[in-house]
Amino acid sequence: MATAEEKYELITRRLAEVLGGDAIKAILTEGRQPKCYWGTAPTGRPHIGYFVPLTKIADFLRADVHVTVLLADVHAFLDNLKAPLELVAYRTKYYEYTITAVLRSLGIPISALRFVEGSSYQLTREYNMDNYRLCATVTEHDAKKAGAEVVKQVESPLLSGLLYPGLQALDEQYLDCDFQFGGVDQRKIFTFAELYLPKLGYKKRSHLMNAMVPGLAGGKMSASDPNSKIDFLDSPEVVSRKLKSAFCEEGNAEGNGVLAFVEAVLIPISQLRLDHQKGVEKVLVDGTGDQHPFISADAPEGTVFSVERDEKFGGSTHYKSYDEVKTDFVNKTLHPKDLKNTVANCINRLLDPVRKAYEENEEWQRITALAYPDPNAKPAKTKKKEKVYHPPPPGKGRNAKPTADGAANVEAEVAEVTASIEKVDVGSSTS
Ligand code: STL
Repeated sequence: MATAEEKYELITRRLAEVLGGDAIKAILTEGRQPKCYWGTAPTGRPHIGYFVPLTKIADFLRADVHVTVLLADVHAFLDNLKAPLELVAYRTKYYEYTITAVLRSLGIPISALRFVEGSSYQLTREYNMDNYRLCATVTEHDAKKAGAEVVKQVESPLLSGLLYPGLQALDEQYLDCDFQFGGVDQRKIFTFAELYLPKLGYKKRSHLMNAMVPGLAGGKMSASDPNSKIDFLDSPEVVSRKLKSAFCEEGNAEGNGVLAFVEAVLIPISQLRLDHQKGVEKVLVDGTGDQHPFISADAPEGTVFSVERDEKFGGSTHYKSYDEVKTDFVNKTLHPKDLKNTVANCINRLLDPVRKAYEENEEWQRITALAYPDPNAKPAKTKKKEKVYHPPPPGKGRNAKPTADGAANVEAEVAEVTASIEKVDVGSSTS
């Protein structure tokens, strides 16, 4: 059994920042089990930057932390309607499928986690009353400031963006956590929660933050620039192409998304797999797909990352830490092309089991088309005259099975689902 100090080290290693670490230490010293949650809002398609928090969850479980994953569906449309209301349920499902497949590939036991959808408690009387209490406590200035990095900033901001930080603070209370975990981009929301929860009479929580990995184009991973990030379902060819065009200037480690991915994802996963192989840890299960650490077969003991290179170019190099990789890169001993090839190969090995899970799951495929309808698909013709809704028999109807022409009909299908819900509601209130 690990000591309180060892657990604390596992919980906080590789993080960018920890606020309120003493409270976590106190729980561990008393021999209690800390409870945490990590939340995500099902907006755009999740990208491989999610490997960072999802890999960190393995550390939490190894330290016997109780982990909750929040699918913040209400937040997804509060954030400037990033997920339109009629698509939120599909996107939540899409996120759940994706996150579950990634966790399985990492050997993280799903059964040890609790998944919660925000709307399952955020629509209750108590939560709403707390929201109103908070609205009568928080200044507009503080709400705006707290959301500045997370909530999409637009010319004509909606009121919903101002509610976002307060509701996230309430989530800590309603999910009953000791600490919340998220990216450093959440920092202002986290300090906001530390300030305001006690004003409602609730406990101040601790906050753990992972660093953000820069996108492949050098800046932030951007939802609007598909080349800056890799989708979990990108094909091997697309992964290779995106890496070829990635910003990775020889000798320059700054803003280098390829190097950052080695540090934040590949080496931690390599170490996780080495620990699992050696039996150093007993919490992880065998992951799906190729579980080799990212090292060559002939790598010396202690290697966590290998760059495989032809003998005529100096042969393979084996690294015991990220610092060694960075030093070689900065000294131009490690060429961008070799680094990119290796990283593309590693990413494809990581994505293989996720792509496979997708191919084997027809329901996930169907949900994808509904959650992210093709913006170029032609809207299907709708008959104006038909006003009365005739529900199809169970198992029949357009929504029962994927349509043969797939994406082309998706918008119409979403519209039909939404319209039928409205019609049914009207019908039941008048009968
Ligand atoms: C995003 C992207 C991301 C994290 C989040 C949202 C987090 C959302 C959230 C919402 C409510 C919570 C906690 C977290 O209680 O990386 O669009």
